[in-house]
Amino acid sequence: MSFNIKEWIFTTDHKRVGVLYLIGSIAAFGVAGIAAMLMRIELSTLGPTITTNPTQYNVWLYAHGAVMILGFQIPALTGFFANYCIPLMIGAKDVAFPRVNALSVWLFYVGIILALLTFVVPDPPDVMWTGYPPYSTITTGNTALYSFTVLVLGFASIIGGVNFLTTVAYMRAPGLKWSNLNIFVWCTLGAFVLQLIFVPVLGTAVTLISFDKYLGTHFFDPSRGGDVLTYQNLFWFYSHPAVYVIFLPFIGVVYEIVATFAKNRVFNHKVVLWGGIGGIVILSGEVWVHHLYVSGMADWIRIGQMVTTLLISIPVGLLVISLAGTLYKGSITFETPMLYALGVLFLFLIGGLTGIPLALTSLTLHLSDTYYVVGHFHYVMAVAGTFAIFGGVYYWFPKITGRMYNERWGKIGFWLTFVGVNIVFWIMMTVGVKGMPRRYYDYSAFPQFESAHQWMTLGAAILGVGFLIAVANWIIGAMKGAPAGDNPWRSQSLEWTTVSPPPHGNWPSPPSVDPDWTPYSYERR
Ligand code: HEM
Ligand SMILES: [Cu+2]
Repeated sequence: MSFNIKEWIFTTDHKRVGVLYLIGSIAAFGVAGIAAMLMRIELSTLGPTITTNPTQYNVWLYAHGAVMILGFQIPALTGFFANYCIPLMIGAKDVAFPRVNALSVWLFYVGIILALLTFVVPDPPDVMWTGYPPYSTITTGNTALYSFTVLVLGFASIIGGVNFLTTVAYMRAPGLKWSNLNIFVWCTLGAFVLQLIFVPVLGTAVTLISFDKYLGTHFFDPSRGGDVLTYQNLFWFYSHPAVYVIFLPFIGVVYEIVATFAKNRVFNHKVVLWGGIGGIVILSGEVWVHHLYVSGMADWIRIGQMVTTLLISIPVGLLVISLAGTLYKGSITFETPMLYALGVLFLFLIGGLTGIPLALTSLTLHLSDTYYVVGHFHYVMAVAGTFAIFGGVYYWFPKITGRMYNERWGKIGFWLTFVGVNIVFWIMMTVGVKGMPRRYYDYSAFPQFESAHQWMTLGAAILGVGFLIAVANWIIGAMKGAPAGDNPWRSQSLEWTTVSPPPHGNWPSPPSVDPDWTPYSYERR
């Protein structure tokens, strides 16, 4: 692979755009990870440890949460995987609008640079990732930078969404029916539909806090007839669906890995498409109030949203059952990507089950704003999603680079992270149940939790080493791994039918498929 930096920056090839997304999002993951480590070090002793300034902790918390979600997970899933895989999976030469695609990745980099400014401006944003007023409108931190970063990243994602919906609608290989598309393609389309509907609402919310702070409006100022709850509603009206923007593509990645490494058809394929993915898209906009249970509201709203929140476990359950059914009687092998995929199932199961108490209005009163919540959402989304991303990068690594990573180091990295995350986040949930509040940088009021915090800091160090090993494995593998061949996993899916790495245009002549072909046509057993 010859390397010409100008060709990369000005590329319109969906695969290179994808790789640019990957590099940017892994860099963002590094920055947000460093912020997490700083928080963990700060929390390793009761009182102030490495800073005596509470605002400093808030800046780390902001840099961690906002960057992990908006700079790492969403761009890795809907930027990298979608770009790299969708055209190849549907047998297309490229996306429908390659230049719009290039624009979206440029905007993404602008967003990353804006987020990095957090570390150099004199008044960094300290508004967590949620930006709640009234704090965000009175802090001396730079709320405008927060608003602007969110708007730029949101816009990048929206134009990506339009592009991919058009691509899948019009550029499928001859003979490829909608119902035979890869599950990953379906999941990602679902995620983009959600982005298109809900990002504008988030954009509105973050724009209005800056209006309040800098232009003297009073949307969220109760003393002038405004209402802070309006912000919380707008924010979560986007940010709950956002967890499905993360969940759908990551479970899609897991499907591709599990089907390939179990060499099995996808169990209940049609139900997955309509009941699972469709069900999630339809229900996801009706549950946001579970983030505001303790904010004060009429009972009928609270109870109604408790019911919809519990209902959403049905489509999610259908997806999980189908994965279990795909494993059943498969001829399973345990290479690194599969370990990560199975890791996702385990983490997601714990995360999902620990979500039920949070959905129940009675129990959540006790758990709200404690470390239980932080432990729960790291299991279900943060860590499960990250494992899917790492597994997916390993899985498509031979396709992207034409080379093989080191299997032994792959496994070592996986086990270190797997052990580390369980230490950190399991303990987090237990101290949460016992009353440790979240977002504290000094917990002198709770000396009983000090040793638990020290264990968590140790766990974070272990998982950090595991992730570093994975990233090092990719870099070394990309430079001098052994040649991988075109289809090392013997997958049936279309992306593996071209050479590795695929040339510009993907195939010498575009493929066509027969109407009964599916990406999972493994022999029945
Ligand atoms: C992998 C190692 C990680 C560690 C050790 C870690 C640790 C932490 C810690 C200590 C907090 C602060 C808790 C508090 O003071 O309330 C936190 C909050 C948070 N983390 Fe992580 N985290 C990790 C990964 C992730 C990932 C991958 C995501 C991606 C979505 C993520 C998303 C968040 C969010 C959204 C918050 C809440 C921020 C806020 O309160 O505004 N974390 N994490
Ligand atoms: Cu939610």
